[in-house]
Amino acid sequence: MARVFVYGTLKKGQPNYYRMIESANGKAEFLTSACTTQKYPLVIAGEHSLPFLLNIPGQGRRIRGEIYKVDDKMLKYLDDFEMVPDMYQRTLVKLEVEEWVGETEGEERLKAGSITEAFVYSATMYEPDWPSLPCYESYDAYGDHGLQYEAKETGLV
Ligand code: PCA
Repeated sequence: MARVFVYGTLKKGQPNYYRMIESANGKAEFLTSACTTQKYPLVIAGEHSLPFLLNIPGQGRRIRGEIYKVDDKMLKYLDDFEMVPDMYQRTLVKLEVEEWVGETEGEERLKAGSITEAFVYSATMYEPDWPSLPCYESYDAYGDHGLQYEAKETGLV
């Protein structure tokens, strides 16, 4: 089992969330909301307007997202979906837990305010102007930024 912090289209209510709950892809269990302990730029970029966390700690904002416990099958599925290592890279990030999930027991118990670690998909490479794009603290594909997530064009549907 591994933990993955999702901040983009894989979050609840976002266009690719259904991939997290599709049992054919493996298992994913929501643990908690969280935010990164460090600031990072979270930008919407590229011709398909995808969300990218840029691995530039100290710049941008603390990013809010969701931590999931995933099995090996789901981790492999997500790596393929995120096109690791060509488009995204999967690295560890430090997180502050935002809410405590009452039902989870034992070592999975995450208290609000506690610091934990999970994998995150950040941009493998980026264009020179991406770090100066508007930075978000919380991604919403349907937000008022007017940049439409284009799953069809990427063939990711
Ligand atoms: N999917 C991953 C990385 C960016 C994206 O859209 C996520 O939701 O965290």
